Amino acid sequence: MREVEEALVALGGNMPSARGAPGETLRAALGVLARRGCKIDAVSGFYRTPCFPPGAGPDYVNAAAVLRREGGAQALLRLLHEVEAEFGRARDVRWGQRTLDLDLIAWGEQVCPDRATHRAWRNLPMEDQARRAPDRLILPHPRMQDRAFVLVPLADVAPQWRHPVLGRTVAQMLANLPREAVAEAVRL
Ligand code: A4P
Ligand code: MG
Repeated sequence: MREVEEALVALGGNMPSARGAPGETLRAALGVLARRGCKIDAVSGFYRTPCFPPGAGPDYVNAAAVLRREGGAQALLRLLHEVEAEFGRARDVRWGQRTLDLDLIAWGEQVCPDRATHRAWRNLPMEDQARRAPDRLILPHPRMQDRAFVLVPLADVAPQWRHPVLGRTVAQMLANLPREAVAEAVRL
C-alpha cells in the first residue's frame, strides 16, 4: 500500500473560533496543515451552505482541499483531529455546531476497512446516522455521495476523482444530487 496518496479533505465550520469567523478558521487551519507536513495541491472556493440537518444551527462555510502527506491515512486523520482540537472543536453533540470539522473524504482510491463494512456505513438508516459514528476510519467517507456541502467544493478541485466503490466521479455524484440541494451552496 502506498504511503503517500492524494488525499481529499473536506473542511467546514459554523461557529466562530479564536481565529475569527468560519472562513478565517478554515484558512488558518489550511495554514496549520501546511506547516505540519501537508503539501497542499489545491484549495476549492469557500461556500456558504445551509446547516444539515436543517434548523440545527447557523449556516456553514465549507471548502475542500487536495493534499499529500507522508505517513498514511490513519496518521492524516489523527492530524486532522489534532487541528480540530486546536481550533476549539468540542466533540459533544454529534452533528452539533462546530468551529472546525475536518473530514478525510478519500485517500487515493483506498477502501477502508473493507467493502462490506463500507457498504454497511453507507446504507445506515438516517435515524442511525445521527446517533452512530464509526470507531475506525471509513474510506471513502461514507456520506460523501449524499452531500452538496462536500461535493460542490470538491468538484472545484477533484471533479474527475472516481469513487472506488460506486464507480462514479465527483462530477457525476454531484450531478446525481437534487438541483435544489446544489443551488443552496453559494460561493463566497
Ligand atoms: N471517522 C471514520 N471515518 C472518517 C473519515 N473518513 N473522516 C470517525 C473523518 N472521520 C472519520 O467523526 C466521528 C468519528 O468518525 C470519529 O471518531 C472519526 O474517527 P467526528 O468528526 O468526530 O464527528 P462528526 O464530525 O460529528 O461526524 P462526521 O461524520 O464528520 O459528521 P458529518 O456527518 O460530516 O456531519 N452541514 C453543512 N452545511 N456543512 C457541514 O460541513 N457537517 C456536519 C458534520 C453536519 N452538518 C453540516 C456539516
Ligand atoms: Mg468530522
